[in-house]
Amino acid sequence: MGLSAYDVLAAAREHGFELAGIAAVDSAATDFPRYRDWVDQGYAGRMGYLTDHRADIRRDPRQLLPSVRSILCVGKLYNRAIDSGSPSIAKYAQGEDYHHFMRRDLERMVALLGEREAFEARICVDTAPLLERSLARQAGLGWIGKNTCLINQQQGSWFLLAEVLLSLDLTPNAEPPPDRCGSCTRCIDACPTQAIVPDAAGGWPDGADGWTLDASACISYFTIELKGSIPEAYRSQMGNNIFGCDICQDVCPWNRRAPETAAPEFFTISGASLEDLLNLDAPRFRLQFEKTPVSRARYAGFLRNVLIAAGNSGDQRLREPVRRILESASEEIVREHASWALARLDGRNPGSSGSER
Ligand code: B12
Ligand code: SF4
Ligand code: SF4
Repeated sequence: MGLSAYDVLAAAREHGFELAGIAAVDSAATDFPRYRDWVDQGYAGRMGYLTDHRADIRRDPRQLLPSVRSILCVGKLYNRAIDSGSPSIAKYAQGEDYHHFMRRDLERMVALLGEREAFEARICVDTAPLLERSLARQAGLGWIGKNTCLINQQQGSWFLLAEVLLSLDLTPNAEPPPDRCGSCTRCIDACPTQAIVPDAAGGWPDGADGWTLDASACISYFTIELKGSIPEAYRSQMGNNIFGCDICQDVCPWNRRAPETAAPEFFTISGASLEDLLNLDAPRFRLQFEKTPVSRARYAGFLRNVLIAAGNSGDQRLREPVRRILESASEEIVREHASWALARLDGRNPGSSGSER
């Protein structure tokens, strides 16, 4: 007998994915207008991979696998009680790079299923132009919160997504879960840069307001994605976030009882003080963060983030290491952020170019 949705979902769970569901191929088009609208508003900032010539593929996954007939969406929990401490590195980034180990586990799953029935598959772990949250929503994994994260009623939002495009004809999930944010606005109120904004594309069928993320104002974008100088108007609001930002998930009531992962791939890499990190040279940065998502920022980008946190710390003991970086760094971007950090530690108004926004 051929493989059923039940077989595939069971295999996903056996391979360590706590959440799994099937989305219909045509459902990829459902939220595509929201995405287009979002790009048109300029919310993608300088993330060229969201706006380039491949942007429209998101509407039709057949362009990635012509034989695709259903989409397996999986979620991997990464919550655990870590002291993200000071300085703060986002939870998902504390461990091995998920792009690698989630792909490895999905490859094993596909190989095993392939012994029962021949089929074509394409694994995507944040690596293809797909609207992953939208597909996972259609597959029944959760609803899109006002913070724009996908939230599961039982598991909260601390999970990562991946998809397997399959040539198998599997019964898809019938109805996406309803919005459960209600009148809550905690994430909107807690966001230090007011990056969660009303969505011009509209709200929910039940009349609830729609919210979206102006990524060009988000700390996660600044510290992970942005390659150049971080806009001065936002630096003082970034606090101690040196890689990613979890604030809008930390405050979410649906994460209060979120279960913890036991997956060995997630481990704590924080614990280092700002002073330690200011003293980290490029070879030691590579050694320490090589296998983790933090390596994406590269040494100069990471140091830039650490310098902003140092400036925001008010800790006068950091003036010396910051001054040393200002005098010795070869990269202009590092010197510029060191200069900002010193001015802020001195109580001068760094970049007194006007308002905070
Ligand atoms: C670009 C990107 C970012 C950008 C922009 C984020 C954003 N909200 O758009 C930045 C760098 C800021 C970012 C930050 C983070 N990211 Co990110 N990111 C992505 C990426 C690569 C593309 C997202 C995208 O296309 N954005 C464009 C907008 C328009 O799309 P969207 O947010 O997915 O919204 C769509 C649907 O959700 C739906 N929709 C949205 N709102 C509504 C409302 C209603 C009423 C309805 C019906 C539908 C609907 O329509 C939209 C358009 O199709 C995805 C991976 C992927 N390929 O999808 C990961 C992804 C979204 N990120 C992820 C994570 C973990 C994070 C961070 C938590 C990391 C961190 N700790 O710093 C933060 C969270 C910040 C936040 N509040 O979103 C996870 C999210 C998992 C989850 N449970 O939701 C993903 C899926 C990566 C993964 N494979 O796991 N990210
Ligand atoms: S990740 Fe941080 S900066 Fe971005 S929307 Fe959430 S709280 Fe705001
Ligand atoms: S904090 Fe409140 S509004 Fe924001 S995502 Fe969670 S439940 Fe929704």
